[in-house]
Formats: sequence, structure tokens, C-alpha cells
Amino acid sequence: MKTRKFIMAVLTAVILSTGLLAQTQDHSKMEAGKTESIKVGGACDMCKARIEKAAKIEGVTKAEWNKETKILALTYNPSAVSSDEVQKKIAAAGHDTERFRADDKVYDKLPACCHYERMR
Ligand SMILES: [Cu+2]
Repeated sequence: MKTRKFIMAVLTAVILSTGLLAQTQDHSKMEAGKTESIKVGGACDMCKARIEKAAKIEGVTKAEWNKETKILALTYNPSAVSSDEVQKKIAAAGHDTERFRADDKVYDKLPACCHYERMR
């Protein structure tokens, strides 16, 4: 009888933990995802690397900038970070975004190949 009780206890524990796990996964899925397309000024592959590096702050799960369209595909957790915060970081790295203009001093220091057409 003791063994049977033990087995029941183990089974209950397994079922409970599976349930908890499933919940956690759903939860993270819900929080993982706001995706936005943001226009960011840039010119070359060095810009791409710089923009994406600057955008990848905490709460950002994906940042991919397209050299041709100048669009940054940004996926982030809205409860951890805002689009503005990310855009400020990008502007601080020398790249104009839809909402923030990069500091001229920072822009001037970029390599010549990175001197894109200013957006604002
Ligand atoms: Cu560049």
C-alpha cells in the first residue's frame, strides 16, 4: 500500500509540474512579442552591425536592420522596454530614427562610409 501511495504522489507531482511548465511557457510567449518596423538612417554593413548592436538592449528579442529599406524590424517585450528607449540607444550610437535625431558630434565621428542621409 505504501508503494501505491508513493506512486500516486509522484504522479501528482509530475502532473502538477507539467501544468506549471505549460503555464510558464504560455506566459513567456505572451510577453515575448511586440514587433515594430522603425525607420533608421544608415548606409552600409557597418551601420547595420552598429544599429543592431545598439538596439539589442534588455527586453529586445530581435533587431534586424535592412540596408535597402532602412527599416529596423524590432521585436521586444513591452513590459520590459519601450520603442522610444530602443530608439534613443540607436540615436546615441549615431543613427537617426523616426523619433530621435542622432547628435551631430556622434554622427560626424562615424566612418565616412557610414555618413548616410540625415532623416530629420
Ligand atoms: Cu556604415
